[in-house]
Order: sequence, then C-alpha cells, then structure tokens
Amino acid sequence: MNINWYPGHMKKTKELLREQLKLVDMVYELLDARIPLSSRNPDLSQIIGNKPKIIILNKIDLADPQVTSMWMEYFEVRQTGAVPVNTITGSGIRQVIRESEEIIKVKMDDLAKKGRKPRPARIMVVGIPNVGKSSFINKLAGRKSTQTGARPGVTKGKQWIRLRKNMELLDTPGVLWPKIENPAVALNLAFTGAIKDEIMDIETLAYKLLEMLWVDHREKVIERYKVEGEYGTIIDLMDCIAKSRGCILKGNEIDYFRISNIILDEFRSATIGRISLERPLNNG
Ligand SMILES: Nc1nc2c(ncn2[C@@H]2O[C@H](COP(=O)(O)OP(=O)(O)O)[C@@H](O)[C@H]2O)c(=O)[nH]1
Ligand SMILES: [Mg+2]
Repeated sequence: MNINWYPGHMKKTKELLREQLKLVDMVYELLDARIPLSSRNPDLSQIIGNKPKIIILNKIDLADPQVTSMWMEYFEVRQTGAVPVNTITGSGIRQVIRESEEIIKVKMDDLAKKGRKPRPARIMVVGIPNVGKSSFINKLAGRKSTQTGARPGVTKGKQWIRLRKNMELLDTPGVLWPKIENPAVALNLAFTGAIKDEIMDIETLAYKLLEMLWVDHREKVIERYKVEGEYGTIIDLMDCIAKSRGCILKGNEIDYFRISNIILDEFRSATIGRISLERPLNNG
C-alpha cells in the first residue's frame, strides 16, 4: 500500500497549518462520522496546542445513528465536545454556533480583562480531504456572509469570512493528510472515498468492501442485492450481484469494473444502508 503523496506532503502541510493556526482563536476539527478515528490526524493536537476546539462529526446521514451516539459519548468522556452534523441539510450547524459562542465569550472576556479591545473571534476549519470542509463552511457562512478581506496585523492575502458580528472564519480550510500506515485505516479511508482509489485498484477495493460487508452487515447486502445467505467465496457473491445488475460483457464474462463501481458508489452514498465502519468499543 504505497501512497506517493503522503511523505512529501506531510511536512509541508504541517508547516502551513502551523502558520495558519497562529492567526486563529479556535478550531473546528471535521471528522467523518463513519470513521471518526481513521479520519482523524493524530498530529493535530500537537499542532494546535491549547486552542479551543470543537469536533464536528460530519456526514451523520451516512453513518449508523446508534454508533454515532456511541461516538458522542466517547468524545464527551474525553472532554472534547463533538457536534453531529449533516452539512448537506445543515442539521447541527446551530449547535455548532451555540457552542462556539460560549467559547468565544470566555476568550473575549479574557481579552477584556487584559484591557484589549473586543474583536471578532477567528476560527479555522481543519480536516482530511473530502470530509466536508467546504460544504461546512458554506453552510456555516450562509448567504449573509461577507468576505472581509485582509485585515491589518494579519498576514496579507488571507481571506476572512464574517459569520456573525463576533465570528470570522479563515476561508482556506486546513487540509490534513490522514495517517495511513495502518492498513485497516487505509481501507476505511478508501471505502469512504476519503482517498481516491490510490491505495489499490477499484476491483480489489470493491472486493475488500464486499468481504467486510458480508461479515459485518450481511443482512444489508442480502436486502439490497436480493442475494442468498450463503456463498462459497466472495467472488461467487460478487458474480451473482453482477449478473442481477446486468454487469455482463461480451462472451458472458463478468464486468468486474462496472460492478465494483456500483458497489463502492452504493456504499459511499449509504444506498446499501447507513453503516459506520468504526465503533468506539472495537477501536479503544
Ligand atoms: N451525505 C453527505 N455528504 C456530504 C456531507 N458533507 C459533505 N458531503 C459531500 O462530501 C464531498 C466532499 O465535500 P467537500 O465539502 O468538498 O469536502 P472538503 O474536501 O473537505 O472540502 C462532497 O461530495 C459533499 O457533497 C454530509 O454531511 N453528508
Ligand atoms: Mg474543500
């Protein structure tokens, strides 16, 4: 599982993030609700130091609601508030704003005590590619947002989005690369589409996905693809699904490429069902 971009980008990205983070008072860390640990960059806490942070569990519409509740508890126990969000519908956004206001108030009271003038709190969104940073920023900013442009005392060229009177968002989201030395993590990221088919070819990936689904979510596979409960091999199962979907080439060959794409797409869009790939208990 060689990923070419990983080692080269890692250091540069970290440095850039460190620079950007100097400008902000608070961080929104976006995680994929289906894989909160795999989508988390373990270096982040070291990079952001003691800045306040709100964890956003995004794409809850794709995750198993029961498992998401377990994750909420997991983060609560660890004293980091997490807010479940769907950035497509905007569900959870109001809670994010409410919790941010509380953190901002503490920060601004602190500044006031030091005799400093009040100013809007500056916030940055961080997360791995495809976790929903841009969608989140759009939903948070809404239509009323304005580009405030570069401000005095702040690095030139940085764009700030005014969210409300006391909040500004750095409009370049901080991109984190996931840690993917662990093959299970790499698979979770590939299954959910966080890393685009870079770790293996699409057919192997779909095979691995189907294998996992057959073990952990068999009833959903049976329901979706109207297959039997028993198969000799995963390939037999895949062939059966391919035939029922008309993925057949000339000469009666199975079109593995097409059926692989179908299975991956239907998993990623939760058409097969709302499935969480990580649970707090299994992952510690
Ligand atoms: N189902 C679902 N899809 C989402 C959600 N948030 C983002 N997406 C989708 O995930 C993909 C990546 O989103 P984007 O905002 O570009 O992610 P970024 O790379 O972190 O900026 C897009 O296709 C979004 O429509 C969500 O809450 N639910
Ligand atoms: Mg983006």
